[in-house]
Amino acid sequence: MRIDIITVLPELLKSPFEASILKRAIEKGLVEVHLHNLRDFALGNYNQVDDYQFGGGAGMVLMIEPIDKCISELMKHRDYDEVIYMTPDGTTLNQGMSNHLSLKKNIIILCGHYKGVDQRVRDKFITKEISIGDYVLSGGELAAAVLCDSIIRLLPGVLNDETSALTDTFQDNLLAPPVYTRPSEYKGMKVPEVLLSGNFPKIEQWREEEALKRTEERRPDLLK
Ligand code: 6GU
Repeated sequence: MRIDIITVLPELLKSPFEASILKRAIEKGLVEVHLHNLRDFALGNYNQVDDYQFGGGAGMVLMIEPIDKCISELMKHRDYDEVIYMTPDGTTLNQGMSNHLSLKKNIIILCGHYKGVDQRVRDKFITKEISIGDYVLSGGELAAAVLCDSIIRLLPGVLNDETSALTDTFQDNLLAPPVYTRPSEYKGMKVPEVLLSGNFPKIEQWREEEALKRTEERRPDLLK
């Protein structure tokens, strides 16, 4: 998979890909992530990428021309399955969307900033608009990092047995059950007996029950 991210703040998106699972996925060649500084496609001597909005009002808007130049350049070299715009008024991200996107070959992610982008960018280029929740971030960069993490960890070969995505919360519309590690007793607090029993069918049954209980208590909406 190849992910091209267009942003006015590439610095903000470097470190998420330089540690742990995402770093290893890139090193293994399972994913390529390319950051593109919108300013490299800017206009005039001032390297302008944003401007005041027509009709008046506070806040700058990312201009269509630098974005058009950047996307058109990328599209010269390969076909893209999706051009995603990160925006708080997009569809809220969920596990199903990440599963779906993890099957794509090439995607572009455009990070919004300030008051957003010229509507004509959205009309002409964008195939999906994604939000990561009902709160406002200063820009789409951190949201893009969240989206990339949720996609890349699903790519075959990225996770090993210990970190398998199959038992994740949300993977079957259930929250994950509680987990414990050594010691089996700490300051009087005991690990549930069944987990120490070695009876694996029973352990599996306990985990299913706990997952269901936790989901009923915390996220009954997932069970509907
Ligand atoms: Cl994708 N962008 C911004 N700026 N804020 C957000 C968001 C995205 N998702 C939730 N809040």
